[in-house]
Amino acid sequence: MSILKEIRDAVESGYPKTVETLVRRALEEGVAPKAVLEEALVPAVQDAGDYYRRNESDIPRLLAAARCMRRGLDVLEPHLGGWQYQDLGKVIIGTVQGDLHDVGKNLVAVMFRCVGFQVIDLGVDVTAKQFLKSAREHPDASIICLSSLLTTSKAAMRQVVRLIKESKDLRQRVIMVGGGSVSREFAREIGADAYTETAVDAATLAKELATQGGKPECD
Ligand code: B12
Repeated sequence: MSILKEIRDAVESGYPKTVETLVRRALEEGVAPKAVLEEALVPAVQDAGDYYRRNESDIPRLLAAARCMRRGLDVLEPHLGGWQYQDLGKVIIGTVQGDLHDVGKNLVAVMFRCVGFQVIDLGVDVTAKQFLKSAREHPDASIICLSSLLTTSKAAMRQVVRLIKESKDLRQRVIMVGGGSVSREFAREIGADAYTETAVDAATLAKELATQGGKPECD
């Protein structure tokens, strides 16, 4: 079995220590960091998400796969400078106030890192004030991502979007929203600039925006 396949299997099975060991071994054997990322870690975590979506897996397994991905990335990150690792700029991400769910938000953050963004992760239960403060502290963060899983936290998401749009100095930032409680229709209604259903789509769209410029419309 190739080492990439071994890494992929270890992530899907949820063994962080094995992932760490295998990623180190792959690098020692001269496997390109980009291949470890794109042909093992990313597809493995995508598979884990798909299994979960199809009810073939459960939350602990999904969390374990996400932890494995993080562990693998920690080993890989110092080596990524060796290839054309893109620097696509900064994004701010957080789960809105009242909501403690972070699995999806963490996956989005990982995917953003994978495509070349630096991620400022504010964590969970993030107030509007904290989002605005962070946006001002990071004037180069072109995208602000809000996650919400609870119907009851949708009001908090609406408030963050409204406050950003009302702030002259912040309204140019792209606001991307997502999470189980959010639909495209809701995203449009509250004035968000972008919505995607999955973490992979979020990173793909953000990369397009960063490389092609312009501001999307949440259609
Ligand atoms: C795991 C879980 C928990 C865990 C959270 C652990 C953690 N660290 O996150 C625990 C046990 C703590 C929990 C607590 C609660 N939970 Co809960 N939880 C879930 C569960 C089972 C899975 C959520 C999850 O992780 N999904 C997997 C991830 C990968 O999916 P995701 O988050 O949707 O993210 C994907 C996309 O949405 C998208 N995405 C996510 N964020 C973003 C952001 C952007 C910008 C973009 C573009 C995309 C994006 O990308 C991700 C991957 O592709 C769901 C049910 C379900 N099937 O969704 C209920 C669920 C979300 N919980 C629910 C409830 C009610 C609660 C509690 C209130 C229960 C209680 N009575 O205490 C508390 C609330 C605590 C709080 N204040 O937040 C309800 C919400 C109902 C509603 N509509 O409001 C759900 C839907 C269960 C249900 N059917 O009733 N929960």
